[in-house]
Amino acid sequence: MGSERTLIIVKPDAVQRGLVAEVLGRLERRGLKLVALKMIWMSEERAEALYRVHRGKSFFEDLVRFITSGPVVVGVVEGPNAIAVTRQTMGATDPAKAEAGSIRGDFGLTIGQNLIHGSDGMETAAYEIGLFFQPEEILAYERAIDRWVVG
Ligand code: 3AN
Repeated sequence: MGSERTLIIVKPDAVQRGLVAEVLGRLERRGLKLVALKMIWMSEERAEALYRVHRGKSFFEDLVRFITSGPVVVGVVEGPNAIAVTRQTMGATDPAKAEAGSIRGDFGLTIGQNLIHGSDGMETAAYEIGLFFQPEEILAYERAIDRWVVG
């Protein structure tokens, strides 16, 4: 079972609403391992790099304005199929279409304020992790509980 890493961002709406622990807790309870975590206020340059695939789209400027509108929590989580598992735990991009039980399905209403970002593939994850973390900020450690979570 290949272990993957993915970047997560607890977006400004979730920080303002006091949902940081709720969002991170859901990923932790799923069994994913936090291997890096910090709170930052993202620069416009970093936001544009994060959302480079959306450059030129109608919502690009709103996206950059929103993600830089307040502090966010960025982290790296690790585990088997971490990318897909994180995205499933997040729910669909549009909270109106996200399943109940997912983060967006339980706490979101609109696509513009959808609480959490998670990388959408292996290459994106490597790029996005590199945008926010130096290699030495990502911690390699064992959890005793992994025997009961990962097998
Ligand atoms: P996800 O965050 O689920 O990976 P992406 O990467 O397609 O979704 O989109 C990045 C962000 O851009 C989304 N979190 C959402 O806030 C915003 N976004 C995507 N599509 C639209 C849209 N059609 N209108 C407004 N905002 C959008």
